[in-house]
Amino acid sequence: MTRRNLVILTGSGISAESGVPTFRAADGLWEGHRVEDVATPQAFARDPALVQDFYNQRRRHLVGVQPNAAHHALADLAARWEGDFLLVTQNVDDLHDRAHAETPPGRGFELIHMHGELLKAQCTASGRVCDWPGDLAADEPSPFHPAGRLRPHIVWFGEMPLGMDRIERALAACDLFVSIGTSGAVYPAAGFVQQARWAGARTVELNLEPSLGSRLFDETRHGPATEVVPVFVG
Ligand code: BV8
Repeated sequence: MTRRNLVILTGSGISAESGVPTFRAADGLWEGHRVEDVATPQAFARDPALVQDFYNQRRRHLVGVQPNAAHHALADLAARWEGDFLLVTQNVDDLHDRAHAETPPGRGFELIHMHGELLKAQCTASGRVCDWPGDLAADEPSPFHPAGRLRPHIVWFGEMPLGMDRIERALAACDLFVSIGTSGAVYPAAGFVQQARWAGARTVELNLEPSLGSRLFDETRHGPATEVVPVFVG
């Protein structure tokens, strides 16, 4: 590929073949819980034990899974990409981070977890973030502030996603936008393809099946990420 500014957006579909459940599939995460019950600030205020346990369970599951060929293909691409490379993930797992760590050092690898990270916790009083100290209790005390507690470092519905300034700048300057493994159901991520089109970028969707935004892409390739991503990356 020639020198171009690349923005890649991933969703839970890229981690599905690693054994991480997606959100809206029949057996997805939300099936076990209503979103309102576990992924909103109101839910945390109402029932912190339920919310902490929902995330404690997902963290424990993460220990047993590995990055797959799609994660590694993106890490390899970043190592040899000539232009700007920004990987934005909606996923809160650390599979992109681990794939990058397993890749020989190369050029820049910029990764933004726009919906937070399972393996981090956040102080409710100061907002400071730390590595996950182990399962969080309902009233887990914060090490940063006497009046604070530790909550998951997760962007819940109704909260501002992380890294938006950087993401918006990258979309305004990108030549190629690739969306992988996302249903296009959640904003603002679902609006990124339109922003890339306004910047004149070529837009590609790699997904198991058509997403809600498929019609906005110049090219769509359907199939499992571990097959379509390595082929696309080349
Ligand atoms: C905000 C953390 C403003 C939790 C998550 C505009 C219009 C309508 C609504 C809104 C709007 N703007 C804002 C909203 C409200 C809301 C929203 O979008 N609601 C939707 C449901 C209608 N958005 C928000 O609240 C966002 N905040 O806008 O704040 C603001 C402004 C100022 C000040 C303060 C606030 C915050 C959204 C973040 C919510 N948190 N995650 C957690 O993880 O526990 S979202 C959650 O959904 C995950 O992060 C997930 O990644 C994300 C998207 O889901 P997908 O990843 O796409 O997963 P899904 O199952 O849906 O799809 C999987 C896809 O993969 C499928 O297409 C499938 O076919 C495919 N697939 C499956 N297997 C494979 C595969 N593909 C390839 N290979 C395979 N093997």
